[in-house]
Amino acid sequence: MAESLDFYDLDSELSDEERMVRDTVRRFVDDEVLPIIAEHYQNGTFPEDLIPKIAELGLLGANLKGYGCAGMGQVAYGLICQELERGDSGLRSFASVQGSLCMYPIHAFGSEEQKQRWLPGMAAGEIIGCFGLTEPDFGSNPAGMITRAEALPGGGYRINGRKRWITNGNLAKVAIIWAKLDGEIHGFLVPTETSGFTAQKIEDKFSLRASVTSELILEDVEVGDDALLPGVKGLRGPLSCLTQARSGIAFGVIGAAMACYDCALSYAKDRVQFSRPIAGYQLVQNKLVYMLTEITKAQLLSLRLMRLKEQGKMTPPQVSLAKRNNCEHALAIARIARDILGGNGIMFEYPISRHMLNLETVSTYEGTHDIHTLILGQTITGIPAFE
Ligand code: TGC
Ligand code: FAD
Repeated sequence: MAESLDFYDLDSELSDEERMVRDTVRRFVDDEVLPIIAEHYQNGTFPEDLIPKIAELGLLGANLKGYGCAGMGQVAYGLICQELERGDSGLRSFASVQGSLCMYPIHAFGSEEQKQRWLPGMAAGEIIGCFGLTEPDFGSNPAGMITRAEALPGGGYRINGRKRWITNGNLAKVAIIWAKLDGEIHGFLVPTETSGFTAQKIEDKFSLRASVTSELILEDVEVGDDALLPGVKGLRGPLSCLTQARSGIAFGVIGAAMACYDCALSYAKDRVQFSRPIAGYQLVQNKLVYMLTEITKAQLLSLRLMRLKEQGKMTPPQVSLAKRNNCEHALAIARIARDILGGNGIMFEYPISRHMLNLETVSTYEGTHDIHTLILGQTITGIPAFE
């Protein structure tokens, strides 16, 4: 099994259960993801065959309790994200969307009937969900969304609108659609087989190629009263889901960074130029030390973030700081690793360019780097600078 960087002995801060979860997912990724993922990336396909195994390991909604979910702690959830993303960001995205963006809102804001109806099948990987917040004209500013729901006189709702960049869109049996009802944002559980609902796969991506990304079109989609998530209204609903997912992403990107570091270090030790292995040159060592330092800082930040979450003390700006920092440095690490491999760094044989291009998206979705800068700027100054 691949060993991973642990310069500050953070292993000793983990419980036996957390180590076991991490090692189990690590083995799964080594054995079943790494051998196939480059081909999926090349072909632009998501490895759907892995879904039953991912579910069997308890990785879907892993940190939720009851309804068939594994009920793990937040650190264990972070470690799952880390190990999945060591394989590919697309795999971690799949799990983030299913667990944090789809199962979490049903768990947190759904009725008992909705929880019973959807969650066990979602934990078992039989029902895949997607999360529709972003629209073609409203990305960073979801408050402006155009998608509308109207209450029907005989009961139920009619929904019209478009959602863009929706992970798992063409895999999903249920879409969580955020729409304005009487001017207020609400969440609706829309079965994707409903008449008027269409998902179109977005092709030709450079990034997250082993992940399904879709545009959702809703034309007079009619759903029952039981589609409305009753427990939340306003932007707080979707943003609460993003807080869950972003904390996992902060942990997840460390996995991609570790994969790049491991690959670059081993390559640098083997690759001889001029008179010795390139790892023996000061400039290359400087790059490796930057990687080591930033991975270690990201590990400390993420572990602390998830411990705060377990204690019920984590705040959204703390999540923003970790997501922003860890994505920024994971991307920088991937670019430097590509440089250390020289020409070989651009080849599919090595995972580096795949991670690098994935991380371009991860830095953008779930709040861009600069949106998190503005969230933190507002936190420390008290002055919002969004408009
Ligand atoms: P603002 O007035 O600040 O807040 C509105 C209400 O929301 C509450 N709130 C939060 N609640 C929970 N968690 C958070 N992080 C929250 N942030 C704010 C806030 O307290 C307020 O509540 P209430 O009850 O007082 O009404 O809202 P704003 O319109 O000014 O927007 C703020 C801004 C720009 C930060 C927000 O819109 C934002 O985060 N924009 C970024 C959009 C984004 O991240 N989109 C992600 C789409 S999903 C995705 O990318 C999935 S990729 C998944 C994958 O494949 O892994
Ligand atoms: P824009 O909001 O147009 O931003 C463009 C640039 O302008 C960015 O650099 C941004 O930082 C900057 N900017 C915007 N506002 C300001 C400001 N006030 N001040 C300074 N700079 C600003 N969404 C979902 O709802 N569900 C999903 O499952 C999902 N999955 C995704 C998967 C992929 C592969 C991708 C690429 C995206 C996904 N998204 C999803 C959408 C993602 O969350 C958005 O792309 C992201 O929020 C940014 O929105 P945008 O692309 O419209 O960019």
